[in-house]
Parts: sequence; structure tokens; C-alpha cells
Amino acid sequence: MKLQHPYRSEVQDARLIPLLKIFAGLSLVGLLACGCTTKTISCAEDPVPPVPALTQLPPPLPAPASHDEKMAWFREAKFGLFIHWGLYCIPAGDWNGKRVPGIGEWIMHNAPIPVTQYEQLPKQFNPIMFDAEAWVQMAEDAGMKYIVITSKHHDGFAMYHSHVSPYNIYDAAPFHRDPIRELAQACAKHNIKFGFYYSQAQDWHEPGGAGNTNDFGPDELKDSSGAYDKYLQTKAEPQVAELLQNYGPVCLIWFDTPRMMNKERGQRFVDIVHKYQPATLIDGRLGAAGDYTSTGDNSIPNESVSTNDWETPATINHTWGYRQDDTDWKSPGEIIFKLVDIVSKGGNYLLNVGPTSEGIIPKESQDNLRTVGRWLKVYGEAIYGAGRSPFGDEFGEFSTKTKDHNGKPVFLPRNDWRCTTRSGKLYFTLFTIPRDGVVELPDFKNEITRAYIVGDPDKTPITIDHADGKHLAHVTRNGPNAIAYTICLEITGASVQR
Ligand code: FHN
Repeated sequence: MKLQHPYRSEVQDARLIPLLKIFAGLSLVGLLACGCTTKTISCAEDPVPPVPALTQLPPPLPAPASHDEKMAWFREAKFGLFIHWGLYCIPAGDWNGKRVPGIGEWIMHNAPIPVTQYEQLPKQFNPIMFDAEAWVQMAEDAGMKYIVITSKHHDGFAMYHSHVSPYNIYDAAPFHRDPIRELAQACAKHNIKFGFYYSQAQDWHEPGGAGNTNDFGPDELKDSSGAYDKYLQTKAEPQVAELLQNYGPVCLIWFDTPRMMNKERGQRFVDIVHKYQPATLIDGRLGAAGDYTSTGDNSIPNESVSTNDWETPATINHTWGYRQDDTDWKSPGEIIFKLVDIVSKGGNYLLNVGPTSEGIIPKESQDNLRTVGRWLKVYGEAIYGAGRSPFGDEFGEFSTKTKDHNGKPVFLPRNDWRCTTRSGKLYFTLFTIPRDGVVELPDFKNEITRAYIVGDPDKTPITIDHADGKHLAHVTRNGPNAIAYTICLEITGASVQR
């Protein structure tokens, strides 16, 4: 096992190596003792990945000439990996032998755990199985084009080497590495865009941060006393500035839960982002205007959204941060449907994984994502950079009978197929094919010049009849992919005429 860290001073190394050896050794003993019974815990025979030597990061991107230029990569990318990784993966849903309900990263708030106890967790945080290269390779295999990782979540612990606060993984944990720096490097190597989640308002570790009313009293008092602004100006704003200065090109900053973020406070963050990296996108949860909107968690609009760029942040199980009891993984088929559905409505899909305290992305998440990636290798032309559906009836309709608990009509989705577009091309991804193999597609005036299954090297023609105001595609139920496959209709003209 290589313990020496290539980007620390020799003096620090000499002092810390014996300690690191003890911690790494203890972690291995712990792994052996646990018996490696669960699938997500690595076994001791898994080799400890080497610590990568650090190389120079590329410089930030120049200021874009227009909003369209700024958004171009996001509109092309469509599919990103969200990573919630922080101290909360150590308790992993349990505290003092009791299961704490709720999402894993909220355990400090939900248990509740006093700050004096929670801030002991870094001493146990030594994720020696962390392998930036393997994480980024997995995202690439999954067909994901950008990664957004929690640089600091609501618990206030920075997952990078912050010079603003010692409450960070490099200074406060035996790990004594900067995983965000290692990821930035791996992303640059793999040509994957890299961005940060940063909890700007909630910080349960700081007396002035929003959200920790158990330790620090009501938020309104922090607001009126000036403590909240002090927290913003001495921690959150300088941390965002250092993230933008030390980690190469930052594709976006994903702010969240804008409690007490008025226009002026939000603008201060906007100014910092624009000052250091004008090409960096700002999400929709800062509390000031961003570059695109974020839907609610796991929320996909019922219909197409054309007014702005948008993204659905979503879990692959039910939690964001790792919980050992949440093993209800979305299947590859569910993920593919959601991805195509979102793209056909004009959005991006930011799908989350929650690594363990050893630094491992749960195997089931990895397996399912890689299956999605294999699908995308064949049908990706219907996804990356693709346009919205020109139709809409395929999404479903509101029930005329059933109402929700607010008395509003329930939306009844239809999931048979989804349509995405490129100039002169319509892509129909088929999720349900009737027994007779005849799929009803909508009417349009353009002539169909060619129709074939995407990925078919011969582009063997598919018969499409046009009758009674419908197109009827004659396909086979046992197509080339058991989950779904995509057919391409090449048409006259750039876009559909109805
Ligand atoms: O409170 C957070 C939550 O922990 C998680 O980070 C999600 C991701 O969208 N955002 C907040 C809730 O919406």
C-alpha cells in the first residue's frame, strides 16, 4: 500500500506517515473484522487503490460570448452524475444503535446529533478505497457527461482541502487527501465536466449558518443579529471562491436550499462566480437568478418545458447520502425511461450515487449505471444534444375522474414511447410494443425518406404506413434490446410540420 502523499510538503509527510499507517491499518483490520457480509462493503482482498500523483489542471474556460454559448455543453450533455459524499456516510442511517428515518445526509439534523458529537466523525473518516479514476471511469461507462459532487453539504464539512475552515477532509480526517482535487484531475483526463454542490445557506456546524436550531437557536435571530451574514462572508463566500480558483474549470455550482437568501446575498455569490469563472453555470437554487432551473427532487414535469434550460436531480434509490438500509435501486430500465422522458421534455437528468465511508460507490448503482451506459452506446444519438418532442400527447393526460388530496386532477402518464429530435430526424424510443408489432405514431405532414432501427449498420428499412391520421410503424417485439430500442425516421425538412 502506498501511503505517501505526493502533494504535501516533506516535513508534513515525515510527521504524518506513521499516523496514516496506523489509521490505514486500523481500517483494514476493521474491514476484515466486519466479515465483508454486505455487497457494498469491499472485501479486504480488494487492493487499496494507489494515491494518484497530482498533475496540473487545465485553466478555467474563457468568458462565453452569449448565454447560448454558455449553455452549449449542458444542452449537449443531458446526463450527469450527482455524488453526495460526506461524513454522513459513516453513520449510514444509524445513530447510537438506532435507525434514524429520513435521507442519509440529514442524519445530523434528524437524529438529532449535537454538533460537538457530529464533529468527532472526521476522526474516523479514512476512505482508503476511494479511487477518483474508478469513479470517473464509471461515470464515463454510464454515458454521463458531467459530475457534480458535494463540496460541502448542510453538515458544513468540506470534502476538499479548504483554507477557509479546518473542518475539512484534508485537515480534520486521517485520510489527509483532497478527493475533490483527485476527481478534478480524473475528470480533466476523461473529458468529463466537473462541478460542485455547495450548501450556501444551511451550515449546521456554524453558529451563524441556517438550519441548526438545536445547537444555535432560531434562524430568524441569526438573520437579524448579523450572524448569518457573518457566516456567509467568512465561510460560504470564501469557500465558493476557493473552489473556483483551485480546481480547474468548474462547469457549474449547484447551490441548494436557499434559506434566508435575499436578492443581495444571492447576488454576492453570483458576483463571485462571475469574477473567477464566468463560464460556470449557476443552478436554480441559489436564491438569485441562475442559468437554468432545477426541478424538485425526483420530479419530472408532466409536459415539455421550452421556456428555459432545466434539470431533474434524482436519487438512484431513495437517499442521496449513503444509507446501509436503502437497497431499493432503480433498475436500468427505469433509469433509461426517465432519461429519455426527460430529454424528450427538454431537460437534463442528474442522477445521484451515495458512496460509502470507505470511498466505494455501491456495486448495484455501478452495475445499473453501466447497463444504462451500454444502452447509450447504441442509442445515444437520440439523447446527446437531442431536441424535445414536437408532439406531446404521448406524455399522458389529466384524469377526468381521479383527483389528488388537494382536489386536483391526477396526471395519468403514458409510457409507450418517447420522441426526441435532430434536424431532419425523429427518434422514437419504444418502451411498449403491442403484440402485433404495430406501433401507432402521430401524424405529421413531412415525408418520411427513411426509417430504421438506430444502431443497425445496414439501416434495414422499417415499414411505416400512413392512414387515418396516424403513422403505423411495423416493428418486432423482440427487438435488439430487451429494455427499449429506438427507431429513427428521417424526414423532409428540418422539423416536424403538423
Ligand atoms: O436538503 C437537500 C438534500 O439533502 C439533497 O442534497 C437534495 C438534492 O437535490 N437537495 C436538498 C433537498 O431538496
